[in-house]
Amino acid sequence: MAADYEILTPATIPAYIDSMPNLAGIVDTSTLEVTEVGDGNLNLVFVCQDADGNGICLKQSLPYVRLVGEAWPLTPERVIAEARGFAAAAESTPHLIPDYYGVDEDRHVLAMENLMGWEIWRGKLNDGFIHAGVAALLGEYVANLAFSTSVFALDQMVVKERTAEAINPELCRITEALVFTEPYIEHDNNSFVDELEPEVMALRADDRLRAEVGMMKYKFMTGAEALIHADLHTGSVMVMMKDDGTGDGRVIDPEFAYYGPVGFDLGAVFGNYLAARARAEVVGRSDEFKDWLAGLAQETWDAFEAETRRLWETRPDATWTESFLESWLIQVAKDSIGFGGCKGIRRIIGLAKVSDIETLPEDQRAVAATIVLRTASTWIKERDALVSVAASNEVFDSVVADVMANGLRTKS
Ligand code: SR1
Ligand code: MG
Repeated sequence: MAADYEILTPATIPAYIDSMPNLAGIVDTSTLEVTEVGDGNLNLVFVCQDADGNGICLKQSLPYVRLVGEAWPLTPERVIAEARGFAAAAESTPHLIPDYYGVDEDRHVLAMENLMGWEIWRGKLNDGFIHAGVAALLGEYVANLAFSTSVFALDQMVVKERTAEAINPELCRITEALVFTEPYIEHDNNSFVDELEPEVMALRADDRLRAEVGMMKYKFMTGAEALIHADLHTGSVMVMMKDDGTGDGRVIDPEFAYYGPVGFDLGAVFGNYLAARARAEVVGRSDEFKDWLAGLAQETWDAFEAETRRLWETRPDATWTESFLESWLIQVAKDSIGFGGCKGIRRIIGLAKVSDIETLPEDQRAVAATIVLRTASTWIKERDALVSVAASNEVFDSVVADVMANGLRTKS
């Protein structure tokens, strides 16, 4: 579908910035260098830097899915959902997102700080870099976004208005199809290496798994707990190494934001840690790196829990008791493990794969993918019994031991 609005190019960006009063003075457009760097699935992303080193980043929604092309139209209004996600996080955790400069609703462009020198976390994980502390920042981000937009903090009338405003049906439909349905059926969007076929067939034949994935999809479609990021994978996080050797992180790309289950954000993070762990196993990273990776999910969860407990003290409504919190946290942990499994499986079988696995040589790819699929399947089916992130970590260890000892599933 052709755009009925101006699509920006590096050549037109200086004039565009000059035409936007809210962007005045951020950069000197007469010396601007502009590069289109979008490597995601949906949008154009322009990083711009002037001769003095001042920068700005512009993200423009195309009227279709970039990964597929014009054959898959997609509303460019998604930039409004992204703006909403940024605005909410700018209130709850301003230190964990880029500075947000506003949205141009006519040309579907979002403007934000250019994070010079920062890199996408997934790439750094792939290359074996340790950014200590970033996992905890993600727990802090999820807890604050969730609490501050939920009935735990806000009047119910406000929450209902915001839930309605934040409805994001086209983006949710992508997740509903790609995460919860297509991997489990024959579909043109799916692809995987031949060696994986017996594993995928076994997974599709597993009625129990299919039923539990259905439960997770139902929760995604109906569980309007809070405004969530809804695409919080390691490609939606930028990292930087601080002078003290620890990592800093910024969350980007909240265009899938809607009122959904809080465990979906944590699960997205866990599913992506799972892919990173599987890669680290097959490429033979150091014990130091693998041990650090193994602790990430717990670190994110612990920060989420601690931050939620801190925020709980500020709740205005006595309906929400201490005992309620204990039960709610257990439910969110189970949801996170289940959603983590769904997010792991979709990245192996469905559209929009991850470089953690895709950049591996074919034989290693099948092994890493099998580790992800088996771990994820157990997470989904056993999430009620596992309850804790620590227990879900143990599943990974036993799956790795089994795959290394017995190899891949063969055609029966
Ligand atoms: C068709 S869009 C594919 C994926 O890109 C985004 O990053 C989301 O993860 C979505 O599922
Ligand atoms: Mg994205």
